[in-house]
Amino acid sequence: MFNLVRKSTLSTLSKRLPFLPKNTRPLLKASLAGPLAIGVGGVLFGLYFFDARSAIHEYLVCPAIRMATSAEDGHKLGILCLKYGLSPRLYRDIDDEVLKVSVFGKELSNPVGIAAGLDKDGEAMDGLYNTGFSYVEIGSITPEPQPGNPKPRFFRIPKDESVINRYGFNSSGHWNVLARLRKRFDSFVRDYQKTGQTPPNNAFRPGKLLGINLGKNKTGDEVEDYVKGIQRLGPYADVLVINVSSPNTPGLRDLQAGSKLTNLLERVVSERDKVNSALDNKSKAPVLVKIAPDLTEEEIKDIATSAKKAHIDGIVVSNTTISRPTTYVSPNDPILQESGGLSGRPLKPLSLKALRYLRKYTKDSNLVLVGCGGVATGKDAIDFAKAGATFVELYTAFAYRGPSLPYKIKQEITQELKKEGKTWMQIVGQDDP
Ligand SMILES: Cc1cc2nc3c(=O)[nH]c(=O)nc-3n(C[C@H](O)[C@H](O)[C@H](O)COP(=O)(O)O)c2cc1C
Ligand SMILES: *[C@@H]1O[C@H](CO)[C@@H](O)[C@H](O)[C@H]1NC(C)=O
Ligand SMILES: *[C@@H]1O[C@H](CO)[C@@H](O)[C@H](O)[C@H]1NC(C)=O
Ligand SMILES: *[C@@H]1O[C@H](CO)[C@@H](O)[C@H](O)[C@H]1NC(C)=O
Ligand SMILES: *[C@@H]1O[C@H](CO)[C@@H](O)[C@H](O)[C@H]1NC(C)=O
Ligand SMILES: CC(=O)N[C@H]1CO[C@H](CO)[C@@H](O)[C@@H]1O
Repeated sequence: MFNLVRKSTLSTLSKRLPFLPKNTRPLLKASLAGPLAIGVGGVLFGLYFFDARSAIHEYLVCPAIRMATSAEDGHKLGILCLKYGLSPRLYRDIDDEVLKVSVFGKELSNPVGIAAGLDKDGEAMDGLYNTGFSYVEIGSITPEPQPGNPKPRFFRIPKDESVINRYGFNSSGHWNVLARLRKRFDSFVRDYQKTGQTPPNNAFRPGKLLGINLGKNKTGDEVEDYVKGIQRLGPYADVLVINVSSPNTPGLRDLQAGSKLTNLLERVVSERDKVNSALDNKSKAPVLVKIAPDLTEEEIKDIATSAKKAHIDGIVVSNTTISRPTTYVSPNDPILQESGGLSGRPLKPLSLKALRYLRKYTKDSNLVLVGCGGVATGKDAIDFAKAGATFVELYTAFAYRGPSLPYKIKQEITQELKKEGKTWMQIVGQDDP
């Protein structure tokens, strides 16, 4: 078809230029054929390039970016593309009915989200939704701007599809992100007012939700920093996530133990109860905590107890690990000596194990569990669901495989669910004894 178009265009063109000597027509044909072919080819390539379904990103673009950039520059480049709409998107993205998730009294059209840390400053939310994620978690955002740790602080281990990071919560701070959120909010609300409809959520897209992950300043107060986050950013969030699992922020890990955590969570919930959504001036955002995978069963039990006592709404399992799992293809890679949190493929067994413990101690509650850690395929997502996760989030696999990944994972989940004759919601917690 491509050739037909090219030929007929050329012959029309040479017919329309009858004043040219006959013998120059083949010449014209020859000289136009190349550029035209390149032009049409370029358009088709462009369409393909900007379609998030295409494999080109996974097999060509992402490896090329990896070759050409340091890990952190690659991350920055990705954000820039997503921010300025230079990233591929899913056109006519309609999620299969079997993927629907009911959660927090709302609905997600699919169970695949992007985890915190990719879009720390809330610059690329819309680009991320466009690649097919139903849930985008921005942050972590600290009250005051802070630069994080000195560079280098982000390292790739490509053979394992894994990374190590010690960003140490670099953040542009609440006020910066708040300004961006308000601007986006106002512009979407104006659009909705024109149509006479009410916005369904803070993502401003049906079947999608916006999460905001709150951090604390390196020298900030453990409780007050989160409280400020809830007060300032809470009105613009569908979900609030308190990150209490950083191996890099001194003192944060202690928080996970015992009554200190209960006190923090109770305070967080009481502040949340005072903050109304900017969408309707009355609804409240559910609040989740995010935990490390490096916890003993005993510690996980304590967290479950605190979570239930304080009536938080859910738990994200998990953040990166400070351990160095021995599943490595390259156990002697010097990169493994770098300090920081490890994520990607080798993290999955640890996160899944932590999720199973947590499920054991929260089954008797309506705490929502969110699976995160090494999710790269539909099967991974399904493993987390069966272990009790209502939906999943991922980061590292997206960094390696690029914007075609959400579509691919959704396809894989849909196929598997249809094979099993179940919906996503029917498999959540299916492995429970
Ligand atoms: C570079 C990088 C930065 C991250 N920054 C944050 C962060 O700011 N806040 C947070 O809660 N989690 C952060 N995470 C953790 C991820 O949200 C996620 O929990 C973890 O990477 C495990 O998922 P994955 O294996 O799919 O990457 C970060 C992860 C990476 C790789
Ligand atoms: C934090 O680091 C990431 C990666 O370099 C970058 O995209 C982001 O803009 C940084 N944020 C701040 C506030 O420094
Ligand atoms: C999660 O891991 C990241 C990356 O190592 C780290 O910056 C952050 O502090 C961790 N947070 C938790 C809650 O462990
Ligand atoms: C939260 O987790 C992310 C990812 O591991 C990490 O970068 C960040 O430092 C963590 N923040 C806190 C407050 O734990
Ligand atoms: C919420 O309150 C603000 C300030 O009073 C007002 O401008 C806005 O229109 C209200 N929004 C809704 C949906 O009621
Ligand atoms: C309020 C607060 O603790 N702010 C601190 C946040 O982190 C930066 C950099 O570490 C400090 O300079 C601020 O004082």
